[in-house]
Amino acid sequence: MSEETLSNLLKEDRRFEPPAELAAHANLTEEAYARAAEDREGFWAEQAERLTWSKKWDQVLDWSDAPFAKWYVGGELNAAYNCVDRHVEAGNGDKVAIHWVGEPVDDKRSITYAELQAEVSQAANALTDLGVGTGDRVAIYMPMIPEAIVTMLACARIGAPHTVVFGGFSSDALASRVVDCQAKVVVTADGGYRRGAPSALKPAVDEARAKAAERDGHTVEKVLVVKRTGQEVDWDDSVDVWWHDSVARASTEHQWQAFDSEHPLYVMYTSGTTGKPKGILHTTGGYLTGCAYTHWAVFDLKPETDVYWCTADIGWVTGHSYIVYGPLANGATQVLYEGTPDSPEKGRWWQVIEEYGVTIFYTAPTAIRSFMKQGREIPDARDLSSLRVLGSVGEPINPEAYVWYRQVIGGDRTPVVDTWWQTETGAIMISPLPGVTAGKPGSAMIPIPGVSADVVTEEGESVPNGSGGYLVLTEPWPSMLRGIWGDDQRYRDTYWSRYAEADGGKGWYFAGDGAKKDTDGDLWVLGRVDDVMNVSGHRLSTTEIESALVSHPKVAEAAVVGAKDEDTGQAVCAFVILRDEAGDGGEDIVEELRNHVRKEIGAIAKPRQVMIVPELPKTRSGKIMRRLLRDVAEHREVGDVTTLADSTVMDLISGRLTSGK
Ligand code: 6R9
Repeated sequence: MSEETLSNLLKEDRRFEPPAELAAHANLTEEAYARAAEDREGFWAEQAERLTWSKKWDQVLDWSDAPFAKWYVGGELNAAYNCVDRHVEAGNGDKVAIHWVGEPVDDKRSITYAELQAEVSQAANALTDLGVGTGDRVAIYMPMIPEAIVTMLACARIGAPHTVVFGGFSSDALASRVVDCQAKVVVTADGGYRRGAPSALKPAVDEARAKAAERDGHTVEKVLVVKRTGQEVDWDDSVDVWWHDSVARASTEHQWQAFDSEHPLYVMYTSGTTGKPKGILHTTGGYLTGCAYTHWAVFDLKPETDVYWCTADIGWVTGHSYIVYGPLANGATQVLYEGTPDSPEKGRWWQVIEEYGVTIFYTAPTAIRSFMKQGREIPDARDLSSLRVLGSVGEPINPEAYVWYRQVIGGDRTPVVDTWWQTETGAIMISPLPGVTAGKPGSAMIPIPGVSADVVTEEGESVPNGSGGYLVLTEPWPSMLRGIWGDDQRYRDTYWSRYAEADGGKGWYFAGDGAKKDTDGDLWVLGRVDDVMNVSGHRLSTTEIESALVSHPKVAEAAVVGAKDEDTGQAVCAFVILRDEAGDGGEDIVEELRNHVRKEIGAIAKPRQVMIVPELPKTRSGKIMRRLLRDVAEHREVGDVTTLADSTVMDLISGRLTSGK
């Protein structure tokens, strides 16, 4: 973000007070901030009481081995029991847990908590029969169908950590994740519906399984397949098992077992600054506490009356915390939608809100911006008056989008909660509270009660109001990551080495985001300060895409930058030097390379632009100066080139681009 945009942003002076009615009955009130500040651990102990524990903890937090935290030490619980069975036991078995809406119109199904309990039990029995034991990893590669949630909960029920891989990822990405966490079983579907057509998943699993075996000698023992679209699939009887032959026939009775509070719940892979994705590890008691508390507090959830809808995919952390674990732990009723927002028509989401009377809606700025572009006539054609709280997540929300969201979707009534958090934080950290905060368009405001954050200089000094710096979390929190799967050192290096001396040597958590405090001390998260891009709210690493490009036989070198994009926030722009023997690469070289990245990583990583260049701008120490490439990609005057080893390189690049070669 340029300095100019930044200072414009900080001049934003519109304020939206909480609606009186909401404030009067808000779940969390102003006092919570003081209460949490006074006795942090006591506050978090109270939040853990939202869950049902089989054995109570002896100690709230053990931080003696920082940065490796233990929360609710000695406590035992089962996450699936907390998300499902206990609601049935409390007499809410007939309550709808999930209103599932398939992409094809009229393909829908509402599932009660009692039905969910039966299905999760069946899946737990079936997974056990397939040889999955406590501690074994299960990879999930599925469309947005109820079976995906059922599988996650079944894994939690038997203590088998899951790793959900986004269905849009390629077989290579799936294979590397399966290998990294040594998944024993993969659960998938023949396909899912996207943009009005069935899109296959099973072939990618077959390929990933073969790659894992050939390249890394890792055997996926079983593949459990849901029949969703009915499309043709290759079948290997020794490995593949149909869901309808196993899960659907299994007993609906399953005795859950309590696990230690620190038992691994799941691993979620996310992009870091190197080519290799990091497996972020979350454990049970603290994570579930964080999800349940924040989902209740930030969305002001009233489980008896609200209908909640989060549009994320379960392949991302938002789907884990705010579709599966938070809402279900709270016994909420929610909508789960399979497809794309514009299928079969542009107003599909608004039709769903109208049909189910959705009251709380949580989506991403990139989606809001695309709706803004389509015009307000589309949402205006629907009755959206049921909405009472709107949420945003994934990237900074620009004030225009915030105001449009509030006015057009929220009828100028609903607070907008701009929630900042990360895969690593597990749950929302910085956000307005809908019944307390006077919202400012574009600001995530202040840490929620129980969370401590600051904006600091390189040296670790807290910046004064009106200044910017790095965002840090200064105290541990229950839903924090417990590490990177199989790589403790990378965990320390990535998050804790930068401010290792802070807090008496316990360190602060470095989030990788830049932020600014405005003159009121409210926080504005500005985006990544490392080589991570944010495209449509999805994290992508520049290095990961660069390595995909150089794996192409015609490519000698590649540099990738995230350039500002009106629709997707940032877009992937690649600068590529071809190998001499590739000549000019041929007419279709640009398309060839874009598709190559798509094949290697997935469609979200496909560059918007590939520019073939003769040289890349490098410093004397050989570091690519991405800042200059960003200037080119964003059509700006190229900035200061004095630190380049060869300052004529930028002329070469710009010259080549304007001559269209
Ligand atoms: C939940 C999620 C995390 C990164 C994070 C930041 C960006 C997320 C934001 C936001 C500004 C917000 N981010 N929410 N930036 N305002 N409200 O998105 O997790 O995929 O791990 O991405 O996304 O840059 O560091 P994840």
